[in-house]
Amino acid sequence: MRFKGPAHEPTHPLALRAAVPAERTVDAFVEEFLENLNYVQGVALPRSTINDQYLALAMTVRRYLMTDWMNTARRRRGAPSKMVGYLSAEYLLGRQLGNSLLAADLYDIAREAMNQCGISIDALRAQEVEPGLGNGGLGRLAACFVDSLATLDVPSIGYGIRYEYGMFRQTFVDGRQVERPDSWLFLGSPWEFPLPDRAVEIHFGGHTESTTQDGQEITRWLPAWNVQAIPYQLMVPGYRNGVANTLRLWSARATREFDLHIFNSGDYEEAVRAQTFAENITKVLYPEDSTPQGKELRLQQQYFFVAASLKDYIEQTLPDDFDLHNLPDQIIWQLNDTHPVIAIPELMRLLVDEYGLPWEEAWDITSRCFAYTCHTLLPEALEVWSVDILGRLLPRHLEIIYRINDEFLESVRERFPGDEDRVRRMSIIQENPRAVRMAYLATVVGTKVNGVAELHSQLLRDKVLPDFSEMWPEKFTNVTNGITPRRFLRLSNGRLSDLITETIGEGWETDLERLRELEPYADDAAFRQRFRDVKEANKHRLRDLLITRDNFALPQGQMIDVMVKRLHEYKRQMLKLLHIVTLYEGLSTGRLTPEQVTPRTFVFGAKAAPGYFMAKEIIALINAVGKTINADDRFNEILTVAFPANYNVTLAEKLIPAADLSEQISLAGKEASGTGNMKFALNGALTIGTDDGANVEIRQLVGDDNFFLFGMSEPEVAALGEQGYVPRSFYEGNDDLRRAIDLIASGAFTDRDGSKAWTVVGDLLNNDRFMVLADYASYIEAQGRVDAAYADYESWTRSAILNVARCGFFSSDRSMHDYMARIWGIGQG
Ligand code: 26W
Repeated sequence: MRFKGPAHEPTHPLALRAAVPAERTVDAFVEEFLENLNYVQGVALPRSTINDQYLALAMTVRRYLMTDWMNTARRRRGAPSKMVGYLSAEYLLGRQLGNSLLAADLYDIAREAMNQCGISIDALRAQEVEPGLGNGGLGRLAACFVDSLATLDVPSIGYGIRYEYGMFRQTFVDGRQVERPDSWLFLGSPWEFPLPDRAVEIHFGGHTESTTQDGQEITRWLPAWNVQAIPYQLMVPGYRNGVANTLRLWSARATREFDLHIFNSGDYEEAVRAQTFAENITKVLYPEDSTPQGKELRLQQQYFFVAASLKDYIEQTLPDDFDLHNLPDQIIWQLNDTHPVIAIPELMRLLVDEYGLPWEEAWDITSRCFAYTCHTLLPEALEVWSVDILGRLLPRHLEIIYRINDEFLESVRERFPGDEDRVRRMSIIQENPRAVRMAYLATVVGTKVNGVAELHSQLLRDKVLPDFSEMWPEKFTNVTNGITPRRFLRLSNGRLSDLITETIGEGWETDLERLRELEPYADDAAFRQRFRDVKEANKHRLRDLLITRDNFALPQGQMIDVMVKRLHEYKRQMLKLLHIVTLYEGLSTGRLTPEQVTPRTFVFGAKAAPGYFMAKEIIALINAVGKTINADDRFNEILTVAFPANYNVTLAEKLIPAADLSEQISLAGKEASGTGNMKFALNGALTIGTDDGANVEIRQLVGDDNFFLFGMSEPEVAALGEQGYVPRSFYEGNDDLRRAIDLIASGAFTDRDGSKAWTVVGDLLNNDRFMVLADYASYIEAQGRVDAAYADYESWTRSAILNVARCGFFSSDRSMHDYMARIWGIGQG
């Protein structure tokens, strides 16, 4: 029951005070800024540090956005309509200041206001530490999606975890990755609003007790311990539409303060144990992005945030007298991969145990409240939770999952009588080891299951969940990923944005298909020159950054060939490295003359999961090859390798606009979609890629002539796998490949000690699970086409312009429209 007092009367004369927008003038902005600096930060301008100034500016922008936030909430309360609850364990938000200034259309006012205070707004933007609350693709996609939901004014709320330490900071020591904690909160985080008085209690462990009351079986969960979930709210501003949605991130805190008695008995450590134990739950993000470790703390994190979110929504957002039978008309919960799937048995528990609904009614509600997005194709990335861990941590939920599975398998037996093998295959509970298959649970209960690119969604139907798509073909759909053009074009590539606006006018930021109007300009030599000038200027900006950030001098006049993404063998950074070594070997032996090689700078950006041994070996080898080549002044004009450490959203915003070539070279059938591929194409880089993930749709839209396709298709990969793949035969069958591998194996890049490279080389020759050697020849041939195309700079620029013009489809706004139409059943405003 929410507290009500005279202050809460909507008619109270001061109720609408906050709805009064702040004055949008430089003077008013300066005034507001100094208010925050002097009275919130508590320092006078002359004595203020850059961090003081940054925090004060952030609070000033917050002030302007607050009006939108409150108006949006009031408008939504006034006209309740079906909303989206986006449940994601990760949000890779990136820096907030620039994006908020852009969304509120305050950039020019703020820049002038800061100038008047003798402050550079760019210096303040550089002060912000990005909230790295995600690993990679999945987390960044969630951030793009909430940006689009606000820009499309879709009633929605994002729920997640406020990790105290986000994605680790990567440094290189002798070329090897070293992880450091990401203390992103240390200098303050002005974009979040803590709401300790809206804390909810979350329970764990213990056991269940069942009794029968008037013939009805009643089960009670008697948990052993609990923690507090504290919500921290962040505004998600729409793009210049007066809308701001909410992102609610949960932080764990001990229910009981430290124990004074134990403390007074002198056992200080024991006195605070409960506290540290509780706070551990949201202490740090798990840095794995493909191989779950199955750690209990990870399940604690998952249950903690979904239980807090469901409870918060039902108790705080729904009207007190709300009939829970209508829940599916009020909200659809989108499950961002399997990580939040424990929300399903949690809703069943709330409805049956807490609200006393009969199982059947609870099932009817729950089975209309969720939808599941799968983001992977790697079997090892599909989470399974052992019944031991699940039974120990969440005994009631395991019971509920068992019952859901029993009833499900009954329906399978009815549908496929006598096919016990199918029953075993489809069971949510796998045997040996006994564990719960979270993807199966999500598929059985979810209203819809979608992949994130056409090819991916087809492979989900045909290879990952074939039995389920046979049973429920209508349940399976596709929504190809997208990216927000606000951050990844308007904000990070101002020069190109200005050229676009000058050419086709305003408005494309929220209607990206309008970029099509650029097509005719591909044939306009003057426009092409301007387009090239933009790319050159972006390269210059990158050069300045890498000097200060990484003390790395990026040479002029070389093609910028970029591969930035998590380090994973299926993404095949090793194929890129073999190309580089092939060129170096050829030049070193004179087999290739400098004239034959297009001068290139190869830029890598990649973090490896700390426990992923081979990925860390590959990073070390890339740095070793880079060091050798960069130190070889015979070819400095031709070959350069850059591997700036700590690739994150902020570095991506500077790298992507400067790129000429985008490397999307995963083994066909392994990359669910990719979103970096979309960002590069939208910023005028050409793609060299396989027919994998969303590359297929990028190629279809930009045209074969404007895309460098190579490699096996997914069916060819499957066929080669079937017939038995012998990587060594490709090594023996290709001289360039053999020479490149032999050069690495000789220790030429690792202090003449071949053993240092053997882990990687040995695996390539004996395993090569992702068929790097099989696709080598086709890749090198394609790189030859890249060289030829790059030599004809006018046609290269023409292709680059057509890539930009034809990538409107890859806006996350379009993805949201697809979710609304195909999955959420929400009108498209
Ligand atoms: C350790 C458990 C785990 C497993 C999978 C953590 C995180 C994951 C993510 C699903 C991995 C991920 O980020 N997948 C990427 O999702 C992007 C957004 O849909 C896709 O574009 C990428 O292709 C996919 O690899």
